[in-house]
Amino acid sequence: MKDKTIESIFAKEAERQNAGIELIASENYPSTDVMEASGSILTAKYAEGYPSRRYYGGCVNVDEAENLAIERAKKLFGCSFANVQPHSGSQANFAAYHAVLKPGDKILSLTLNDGGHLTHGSPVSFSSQMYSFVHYPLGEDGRLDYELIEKIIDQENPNLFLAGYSAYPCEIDFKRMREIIDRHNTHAETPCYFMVDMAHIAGIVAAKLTQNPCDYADIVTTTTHKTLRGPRGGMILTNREDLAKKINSAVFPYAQGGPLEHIIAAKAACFGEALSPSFQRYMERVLENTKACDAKLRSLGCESSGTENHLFLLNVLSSFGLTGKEAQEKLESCGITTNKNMIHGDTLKPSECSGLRIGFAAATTRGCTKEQAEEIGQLIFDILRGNINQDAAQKKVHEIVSSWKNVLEIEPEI
Ligand code: DSN
Repeated sequence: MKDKTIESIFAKEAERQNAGIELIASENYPSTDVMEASGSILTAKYAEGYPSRRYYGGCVNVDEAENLAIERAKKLFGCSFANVQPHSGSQANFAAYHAVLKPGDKILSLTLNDGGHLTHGSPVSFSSQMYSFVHYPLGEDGRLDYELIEKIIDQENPNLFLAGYSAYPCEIDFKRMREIIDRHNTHAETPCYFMVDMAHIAGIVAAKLTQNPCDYADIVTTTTHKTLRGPRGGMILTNREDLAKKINSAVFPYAQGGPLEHIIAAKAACFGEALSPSFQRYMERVLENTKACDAKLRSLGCESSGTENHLFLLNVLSSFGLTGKEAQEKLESCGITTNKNMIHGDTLKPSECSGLRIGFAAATTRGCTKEQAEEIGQLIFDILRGNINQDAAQKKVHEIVSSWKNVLEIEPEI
């Protein structure tokens, strides 16, 4: 690279990523194909509009890339429509709401402290300023309480029910949610839409290891860079032909201008990889590793949420007398990256938190085995309990990552 200042930032970040154990549940390492597409010449092309209906000439090749991404997305998630243009998950949600709601309409979403997302009604996000949010809490056991959800839907009469979460470690019964909404809609004055933001579990859905929300929801949004292991970006899916045009207009021209065609090509590469049998094996290993680490920590006496997907929440306050912030910093100083997270019933403020969110999508991409996931659980315990000093912990991290792939050489087949 000619610009040595920027190049040195890349080199330092590659070094940081290679040297550490990445356990942030929303992160992953894209393949070299996805990276090449993301950095490709398609970034030079303006293509406002949709394939064959652009506002610019010269779109023949980007049309091919976008059509490929759309077709692969439809096949991967078993749906009849895909809009692959949203620049991010937040923008996908922004457009999805607009496609089916009017400003001021009521959205019922999970209480944010229980694992919702900023765009699911946080006071600091556009969402709560444009729509009227009400929330459903998790049950006492930290799981979705479907009977309570049904009661709240009948009481609140929302225009849209939103499922899909950022920090929920259990399976979601989308089929049951559909039944609840269908029952409600038989007597509701205005019908309630069912929307799922599957950003966190998109890879698990693609691998067919959990219920597919596209089979049940009216509208599904996702990011492409979490468990799905693609480029940073968003997408909207539906099986409702009557919503297709509304979704397209809500993305462009309502929410966005020129689509990022290089990122759309990278999404096509990611979907191609996710359609291969090796992706299913990868995702099975993610779930196995997450379980193994969680089980190790619990066997050592820690309080954790347990896990049925790619993440779990460790109560570091009850387990180690540390806030989430302190635990995150202690682990980071030893080369393990996590993020502090509110846990169900948290009494601390969000900047401190009582929990850590731990996920294995990224580490598994690099080659983490089940035995290593257990070893990482033990190491997390030893660091947070103060059983091991920083130098010794860093050495252990180094031993583990030395057996893994370099993050710049990740291939779809692992
Ligand atoms: N910020 C993402 C996460 O970490 O879960 C959600 O968009």
